[in-house]
Amino acid sequence: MTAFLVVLVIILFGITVLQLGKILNMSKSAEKLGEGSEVASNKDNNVNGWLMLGFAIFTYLLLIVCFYKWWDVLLPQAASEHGSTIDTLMFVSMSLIFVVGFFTLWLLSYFAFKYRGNSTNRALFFADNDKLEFIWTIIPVIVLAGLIIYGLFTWTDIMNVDTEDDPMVVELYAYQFDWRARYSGKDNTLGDANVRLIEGVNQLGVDASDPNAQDDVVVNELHLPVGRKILFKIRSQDVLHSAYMPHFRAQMNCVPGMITQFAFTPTITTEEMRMDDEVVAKVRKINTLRREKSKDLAAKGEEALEPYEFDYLLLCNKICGSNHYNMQMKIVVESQEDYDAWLATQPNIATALKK
Ligand SMILES: [Cu+2]
Repeated sequence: MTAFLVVLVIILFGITVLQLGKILNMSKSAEKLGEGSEVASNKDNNVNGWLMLGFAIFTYLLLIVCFYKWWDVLLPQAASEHGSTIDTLMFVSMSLIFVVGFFTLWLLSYFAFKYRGNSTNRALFFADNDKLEFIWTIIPVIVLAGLIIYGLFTWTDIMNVDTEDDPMVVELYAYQFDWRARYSGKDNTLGDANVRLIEGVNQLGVDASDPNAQDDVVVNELHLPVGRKILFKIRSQDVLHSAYMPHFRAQMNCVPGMITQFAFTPTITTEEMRMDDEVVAKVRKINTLRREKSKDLAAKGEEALEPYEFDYLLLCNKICGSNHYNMQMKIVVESQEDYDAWLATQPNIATALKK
């Protein structure tokens, strides 16, 4: 790969030098323009005109292929209360970009083709047109302002945490290359933590002398009760990470030295999501691919792949190092009873640190 890149750079550098030489030559013989081979002939103009048209058609075909082949890799329905507002915002923005892009591509290419150079035609000298400029300035201004205001309202709506909702406080702790979650216990208050206190089993540097810390529970699998608002307090041990929970349409940077936050209410349990038609189709597709891959592996005498089962995930969405791709934690959304039962089996910090 490296050798290929080196060769590519050398070739590109060679082309650059050649092109520079050409430009230099052209500037020298400027007075001879009109008779030299540097002036585009009708044939050159035709070729370039058709190429412009061809480019537009190629792009449209590519678009159709992409939509047809990969439409089903999009995320399934949002599993959080605010999720649908993000989806609507995304849909409105993308549709607008799509429509504008679709028509401007055609206009650009078609006009470049229609008015391609022709030695018998003279270009019309057209200085300016105030009315036209006003129209193509004011329309984007109104549309963009509308989009931005709409986006801002959606953003504040999602980011303003109403404490009257009594959210459950959970810490997400990122480090190279894994996650830990810390429940705040009965008092719903996380104990203080400091990177200097990290030692042995105290992976998160929790201050064991803080009364609030005693009932905190540190886990490596995140369980959430459905329908309860969760307020995530997010920390990072080392570098910038990003807590990304795509199914809940949630993402927030994890910044060393500060606590960031994001709140959402999960609305669909893991079990319910596994029965969602779209998710069922996705899982089936993934397992078909895995079965085919397993055949190849078996032929090589290697172990076959396990069938995939849908789970919510917390992923890292910042390229934070060599194992970034594998930095994930399973999220289980379940009923309040199941959640309570699970939490009861987890040791709190006071017990865990005594060991
Ligand atoms: Cu990371």
